[in-house]
Amino acid sequence: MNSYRITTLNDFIIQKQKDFSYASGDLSSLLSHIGTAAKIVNKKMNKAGLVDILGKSGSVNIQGETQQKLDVFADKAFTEALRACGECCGIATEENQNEIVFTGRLEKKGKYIVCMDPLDGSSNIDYNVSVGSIFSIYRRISPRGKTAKIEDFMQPGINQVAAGYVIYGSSTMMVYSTGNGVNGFTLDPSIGEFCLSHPNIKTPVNGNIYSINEGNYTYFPLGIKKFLKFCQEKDEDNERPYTSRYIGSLVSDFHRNLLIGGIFLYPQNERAPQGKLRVVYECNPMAFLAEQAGGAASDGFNRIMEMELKALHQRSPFYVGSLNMVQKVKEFLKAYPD
Ligand code: AHM
Ligand code: MG
Repeated sequence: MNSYRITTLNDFIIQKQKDFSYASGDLSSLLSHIGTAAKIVNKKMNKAGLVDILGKSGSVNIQGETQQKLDVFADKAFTEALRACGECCGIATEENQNEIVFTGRLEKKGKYIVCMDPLDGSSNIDYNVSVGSIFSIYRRISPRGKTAKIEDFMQPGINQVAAGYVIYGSSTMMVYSTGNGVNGFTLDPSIGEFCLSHPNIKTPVNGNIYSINEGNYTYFPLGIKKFLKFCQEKDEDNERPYTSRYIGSLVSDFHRNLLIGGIFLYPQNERAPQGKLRVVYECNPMAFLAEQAGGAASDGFNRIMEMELKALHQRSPFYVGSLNMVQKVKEFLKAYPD
């Protein structure tokens, strides 16, 4: 590859700006700020083991500074980057009970709101397992110049104008969509830039990976138990049994399945009767990306992105990935009602 012909995230964002009919550069600037915050979080993440900040919120480091858990750090890094960019009038995150509305004169003029899980898979952080940040961008409903309202954050997923994630893995990547396909960028640490590495990602219509926490098997709906048996049985075409892969970090499980085909399942269970994953900042952005890549996302019966929201931290059963695999899960849930 000609190393002089890289496309950085910022180059790409500017090139694609013309794709938006109402392009004024505001969304481009917002995405660029998310990319910058992701680099700050990535840097902290890389050093986490060295400076012993894993999971020790409130403790004091060697310089006498109060240390933050990485998820608190990530929350602050993204919130402050979005506050500073001036295009965003508020943010809702997994770390905060209520939405945060920005009250500065410039910020109140921002067209967009952002919903985020700043550090998803946080139970894995202490063990050096890949984690991620998830984001979802909406155009505000409330008038510009006023402070944002809760309705701005409670829009159905189909209203998303962009969504994406950052995966802090063996390399760090940012994957996002503005509704014209999905593109992935890998962070080149030597130049500190996200570089286009996975243009126009399409997910296979059929996959052979299923990702689920089978430890909860006993609590699963009957349709899911039957689907799991289907995945594990041999078929005449030698397509099954499928392979089971589960990291326990949504971004990582989703990313792998997006690239090679598969399904991620998080059903409701007795311990989590509404499912575990949150619609606003986990399910909706992943659903947007899956659909943009040719896949699907469902709560088992209906499209995730059409779900009506009643609460900011609302949970839902979540089935996302290859189109035909999600369809199969829906068929099993319909055929075997509890
Ligand atoms: P978190 O937002 O508290 O980190 O929880 C979400 C995570 C997802 O990344 C992952 O898919 C899921 O929880 C794993 O849950 P479990 O440990 O029950 O399998
Ligand atoms: Mg999460």
